[in-house]
Amino acid sequence: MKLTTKILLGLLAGIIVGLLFTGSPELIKTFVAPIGTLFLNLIKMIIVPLVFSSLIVGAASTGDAKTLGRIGGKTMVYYLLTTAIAIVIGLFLGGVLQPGAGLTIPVGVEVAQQEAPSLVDTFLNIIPSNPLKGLVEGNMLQIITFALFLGIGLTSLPEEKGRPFLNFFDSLAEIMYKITAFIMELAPYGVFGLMAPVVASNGPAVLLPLIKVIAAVYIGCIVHALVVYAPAVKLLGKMNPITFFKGVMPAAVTAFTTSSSSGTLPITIKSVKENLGVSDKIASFVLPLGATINMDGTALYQGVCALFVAQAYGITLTMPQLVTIVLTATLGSIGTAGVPGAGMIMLTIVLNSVGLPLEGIALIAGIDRVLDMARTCINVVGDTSAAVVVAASENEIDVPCSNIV
Ligand code: DAS
Repeated sequence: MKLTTKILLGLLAGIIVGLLFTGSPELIKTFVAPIGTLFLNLIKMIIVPLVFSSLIVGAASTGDAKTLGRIGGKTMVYYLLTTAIAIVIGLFLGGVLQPGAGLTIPVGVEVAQQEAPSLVDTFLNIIPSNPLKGLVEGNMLQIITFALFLGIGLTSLPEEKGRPFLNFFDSLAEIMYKITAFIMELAPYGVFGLMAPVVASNGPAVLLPLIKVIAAVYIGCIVHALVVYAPAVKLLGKMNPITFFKGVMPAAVTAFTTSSSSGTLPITIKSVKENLGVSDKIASFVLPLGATINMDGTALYQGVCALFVAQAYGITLTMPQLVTIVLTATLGSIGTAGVPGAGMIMLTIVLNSVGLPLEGIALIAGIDRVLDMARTCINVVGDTSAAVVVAASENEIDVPCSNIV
């Protein structure tokens, strides 16, 4: 049985048990909630090593400062800009559609007491004065920043000196991905253990907002493609957007059905080269990099879900906290693996960064695969739009004249 099916069964079982015990939630809290807490603790256990190692490898894979040059620089600017726009669209839709409004799930005392730093402190706090303290305390923005510095700094070392360091973190990242896969296998039980207490304590009303979350993410992905990628390929890529979307359709559909950017990569490269005329040189640099570090759909999903969780728990986010979410999701997307479910792991980091309750993951975990399909599709379409834009700027694209706008 596919993991998605098992997770949905876990969700269903959690809802049913929750509804059966709506009258006596204490039994659920005593005997079922610990299962969910265990699942969450497993996710928390890998967050820091997963993000730290995958970001070092991700940053190092952009190549050293010299080889970055024009192509790498353009690619990175495009990726970071489109990802930041995606998270803002996600936050905007989360604010407009208010998927979590009306829910008042009680939060733990420790969450309610979290003090939100000022905007200036938020930016200053990004640079860790003591990186080890940031790692130990799980300060995600500081961990992300330190890892990025390490990764890019690593590429300035001579190959023989930097290779052992890179190999170590590459192996650590691989191990973390394996552990992530193992934890995802436990997701059905974790979702059950997290969902049942929520439904038992709050009643069936807690389920309706999930439909709004799915709507917000899908609408956001469509808006992002039309508002960002279409103008980019038209104005910067000198390509008819309809040609672009038709040309990348095989990759978009594969990404949607597999929920894996990495798994779609061979088809992504083939579509961009054969259907859009992008040169091999650009496609083989921009697309693998994008599958590793560019996740616009995931960033948008994190914006929607962060607001959903805040609304569900009745927490009002301040402007500094929203800025923190944009920074964490944008930089954190560099460390999101191109495999199914990776975005949900990274969502815990975004929630963590602004002190939102991780229990909110339970509300989303059951529908995460439905959300993953849309966000992975946009992740891949975003990568292909970058390939077209960068190729056009380098005159490395031979678009048949009928496609020129
Ligand atoms: N499924 C991931 C990908 O392949 C994205 C995610 O989980 O957010 O891009």
